[in-house]
Amino acid sequence: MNNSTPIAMITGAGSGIGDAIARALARASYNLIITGRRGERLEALAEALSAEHQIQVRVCVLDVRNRAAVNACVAELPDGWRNISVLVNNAGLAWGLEPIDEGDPDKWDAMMDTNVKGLLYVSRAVIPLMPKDGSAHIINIGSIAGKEVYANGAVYCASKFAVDALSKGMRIDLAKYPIRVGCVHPGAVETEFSLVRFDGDETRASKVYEGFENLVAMDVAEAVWFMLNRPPHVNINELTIMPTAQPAAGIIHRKTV
Ligand code: NDP
Ligand code: 8X3
Repeated sequence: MNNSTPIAMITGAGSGIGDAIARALARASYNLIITGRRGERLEALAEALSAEHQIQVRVCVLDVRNRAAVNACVAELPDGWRNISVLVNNAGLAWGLEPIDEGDPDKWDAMMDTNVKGLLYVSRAVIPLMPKDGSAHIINIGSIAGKEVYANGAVYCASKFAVDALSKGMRIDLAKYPIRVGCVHPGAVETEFSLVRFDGDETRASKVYEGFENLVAMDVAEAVWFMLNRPPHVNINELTIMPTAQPAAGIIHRKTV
């Protein structure tokens, strides 16, 4: 492998925003480490991107909640894969949409463990491998839910407020190297997000995106690309990206037919 080719690691690359970021970075000839739980998705993406862009793609099948699995994935990276210049912490989910007094603690655990602790485990394992010459960059995928709270979303919102806080703290702690840290906060993006939130209920999930023009995953990937491609003295701390029809979290102007 060509040691001068930059390497990017993207968590949750098997669908949605992570998949779009992987495609955007593949187009720019990054070699990729893509992770997630669904190995078949990742293998298919790896095959497609390596054929299309003549890049190297390495798949790590893991659950970011499993700290030992995260550490093993990173520890087992062969020489030539250990110089990770870009880390995109994208893996995450919302599960359920209930008032706090009716919420399911198992769903709370899944959101907190994935969105907050998973991001921490991956970052802790990868940061020691990142170059300390000014070329390294971490992008965390937050959410408008990490900026504003909406009804029935308290725990998901809390997890994304934590991602916002962690991004700010990481930026302070890693400035000494320097490693740049940015956070993207999207509003409604049509991906598998709502399908996961509503336990695979396709009818309920598709209603989320009815009557307005939602964001698509590539809108977010392009923002990430913009952040990564500023000159070394410029760090975009955060970008909040909303559908025009969503002026705030939980408020969507839908066209009635
Ligand atoms: P998707 O459900 O399409 O993608 C989520 C990805 O995260 C999947 O590839 C999934 O892979 C991975 N993932 C989830 N849990 C785990 C886990 N425990 N371990 C490893 N990987 C995991 O949704 P999006 O693309 O929309 O979501 C990506 C990120 O964007 C999330 O952090 C989400 O909170 C955030 N976001 C989404 C918005 C939206 O409206 N869609 C808006 C704002 C932020 P697998 O299941 O194979 O493990
Ligand atoms: C996803 C955005 O507003 O659906 O993080 O919670 S929202």
